[in-house]
Amino acid sequence: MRDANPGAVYLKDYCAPAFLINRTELHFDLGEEETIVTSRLYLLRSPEIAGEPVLSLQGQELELLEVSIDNELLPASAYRQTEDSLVVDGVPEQCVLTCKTRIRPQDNTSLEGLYKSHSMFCTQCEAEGFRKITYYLDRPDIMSVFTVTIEADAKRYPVLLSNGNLLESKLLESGRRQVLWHDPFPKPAYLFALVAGDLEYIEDTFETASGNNVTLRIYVEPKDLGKCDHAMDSLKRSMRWDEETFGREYDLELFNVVAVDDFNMGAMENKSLNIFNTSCVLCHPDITTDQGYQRVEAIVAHEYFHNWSGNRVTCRDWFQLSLKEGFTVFRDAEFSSDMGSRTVKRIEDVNLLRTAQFAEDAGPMAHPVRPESYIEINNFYTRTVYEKGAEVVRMIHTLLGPEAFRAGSDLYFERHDGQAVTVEDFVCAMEDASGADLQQFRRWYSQAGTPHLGVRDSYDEAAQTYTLEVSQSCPPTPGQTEKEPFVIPLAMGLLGEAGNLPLRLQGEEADPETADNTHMVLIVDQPAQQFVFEGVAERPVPSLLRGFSAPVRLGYDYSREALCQLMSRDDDGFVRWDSAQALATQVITQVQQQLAARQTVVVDPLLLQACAQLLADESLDPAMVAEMLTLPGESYLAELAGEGAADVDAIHSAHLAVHRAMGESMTPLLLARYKDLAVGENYAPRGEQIAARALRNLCLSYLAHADSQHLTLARAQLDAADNITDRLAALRVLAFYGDEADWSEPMAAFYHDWADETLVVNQWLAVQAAIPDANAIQRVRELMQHKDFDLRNPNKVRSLVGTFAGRNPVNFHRADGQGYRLLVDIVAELNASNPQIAAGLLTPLTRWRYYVGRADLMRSELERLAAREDLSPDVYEVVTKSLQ
Ligand code: B3K
Ligand code: ZN
Repeated sequence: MRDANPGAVYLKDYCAPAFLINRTELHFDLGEEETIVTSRLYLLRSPEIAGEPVLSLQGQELELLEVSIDNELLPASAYRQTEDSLVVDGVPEQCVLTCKTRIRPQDNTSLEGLYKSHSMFCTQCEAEGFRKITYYLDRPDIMSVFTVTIEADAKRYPVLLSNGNLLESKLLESGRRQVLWHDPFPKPAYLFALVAGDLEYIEDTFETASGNNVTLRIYVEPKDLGKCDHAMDSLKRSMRWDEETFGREYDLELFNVVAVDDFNMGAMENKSLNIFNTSCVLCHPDITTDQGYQRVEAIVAHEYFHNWSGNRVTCRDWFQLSLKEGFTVFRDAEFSSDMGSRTVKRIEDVNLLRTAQFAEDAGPMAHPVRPESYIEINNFYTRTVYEKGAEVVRMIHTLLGPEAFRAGSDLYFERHDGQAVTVEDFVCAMEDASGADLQQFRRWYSQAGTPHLGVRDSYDEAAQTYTLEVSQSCPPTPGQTEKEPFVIPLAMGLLGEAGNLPLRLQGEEADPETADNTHMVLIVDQPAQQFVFEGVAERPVPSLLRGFSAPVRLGYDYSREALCQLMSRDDDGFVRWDSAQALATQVITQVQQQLAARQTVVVDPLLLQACAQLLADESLDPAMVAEMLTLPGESYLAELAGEGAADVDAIHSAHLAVHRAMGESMTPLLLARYKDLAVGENYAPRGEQIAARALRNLCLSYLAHADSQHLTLARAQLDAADNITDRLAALRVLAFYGDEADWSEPMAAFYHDWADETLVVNQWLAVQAAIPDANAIQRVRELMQHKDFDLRNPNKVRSLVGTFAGRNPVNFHRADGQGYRLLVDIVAELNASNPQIAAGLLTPLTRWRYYVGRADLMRSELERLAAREDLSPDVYEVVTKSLQ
């Protein structure tokens, strides 16, 4: 085994920078063969550092042409170059350092730094991409005012963009154009952006609360001009919402969004020049599903919200990443909740958290929300930093209440505007504004792992008291064997025969003023605690962890009858859903045992009846019913099974059996609802329509699984649909519940119809990658040869390979190891061209310790990768940590 931590960076080693860069002037000469970047850095020795500091600038894959200080060319003896730095001795206290470098964006396949996507130049600098553009102090605590000139062929690149305001644009005699951009707000280099291309835009305006007019533009390839309205609308709603909810206004006169096809992630919040993956900005009923519309709205909002939580106040170092990401995910989730159904949004988020983040917390890459070390920072844009980080902010919101939380957020922005700060600064602002003591609460930032909350109860009929005994523990994670108790807000209620009961804790006065005394937040902050409720007239069913008030695993031994009661009658929508999931999980696990014992499969009628009741109730929100009738996913069930206990084939068979039984037992009702939920009007991505389609398509899948004669409904839906949501749902039903003969022709026809729409072709690839038939591996290998597949395009890789590894468990985990081999072959290839994407694809393989009968196969594939000498730091880190 090689050194597990070569080149690791540690939080404890943080040192303030020796130099500051007050101003940064960049000149770009963009060309087809080469691009010349000239930078002028206005350096100032930091007053905080004693002695004569050495200037060490970061740079990667740069060809240095010349360096000068205050316009005096430096001889080669005055500086040293290493593979990733430029070191200059004897730099005066204050000076201008000029560097001229040559780069080749057209050959940059890592999609970090300056690169080309089709014919367009664009950038991605977070986290450490700026060093691929020029030598710089590429760290977020260096905040500088940027002035940028760009020069390029005027015909090929009529649009030349950077951050801030456009000050000048002129045609040069050579047929080239030169533009000058200036951003008045100091920013770290990771927020720098440049775009050059033949683009068109849609434009709108927004008047801020203070009366400033902002021009909003979305730039796309001309063919996509008709697909920008939803993003523009989402942007305007985000701007208004942030004013109203957080008191945050936009601060420049221009806000640009650019859509790019080749992009490593969803989008990037560069100051006033957000760059978006086309898949996260373009919308049209023919290319975007209902979920896609909601995703675009959320991502547009997320990137816009970063203007304050991330840009105006940024991170001191990358260990603080959750300072901006956790907070901004919390903000975008609140925004989405206000735009649509709060409960449904919460259910979606918790589903993701419990499936992906809990698995991360229980695996070899587990790390605290504020990690303590990393080899490659790109590996730490994780579910833990983002989603668990947002949960931590949500808990602060719950503990402080909305008004004090808002006061804390106001204080944070006011106190730290223009600064690069830490998670500690955020928590301090929350404490200072509210008077709360969050000392123990801070452990959520420093301790990894998902806490387990054990709850037991007892009822004393004579005394009319009800007691909850709550205990907490947290499993060990890499580098952290012992954990101290967390502060866990446990939102709860008690359900009685006639509804939720009034709550009064022993020793506390009943408050007649409290309008809602059926809901309470208990603070669990010790290893074991007792809560005694008085005046409880009947034995209640506890409604626990309402709204998922803390990111913990709840352990309470519910009977199926109790779950049914909560499911149908509790006040809290989240608990209703969660109880349905818990009931379904119990039933699936039981079927798994029946199958293992070769017994006849009996699906508990309690589940079937409860589901039928929900489906029949037309007064309920169909979106909520759809969530409640969706069985827990196979990967969530594997995650619940625990280390060494997930039997992927057994889970799959049991899941199928229960799914089919639900379809069979509810057929007439499913048919009736399938009919009455048909949307009569033209497609619109509006709440009621989205809800109706979600439930209707779920009915279709149950029907087709129960009886293949219902595949005709899917065929008819595919032909009649006026939107891709219904088309893809129908196609998926044909492919999942029919034979190849049922789907091969419609699949080909679908491609034929939509071959010109890249984003539709990507979804077509994803549907096929997820089909659980025996032919999947061969199909994926063949699709990799398809003319529309391209290993250099991250969207295509995620659609085909990511979907296969993440959403086709029976095939990824084939007993002959072919699934693992396929993934590792692809990772090995991508390791050289795009290490970030390569490392990301490995996630499902890192869970090897979970799988019964597969662990050895999975580990040996990881070892095959580990044996390679050419591993990028990204892949190296994931592979070695997974094998430890
Ligand atoms: N801040 C970017 C993510 C950058 C990822 C770099 N590997 C997008 C976002 O979270 O808003
Ligand atoms: Zn973000």
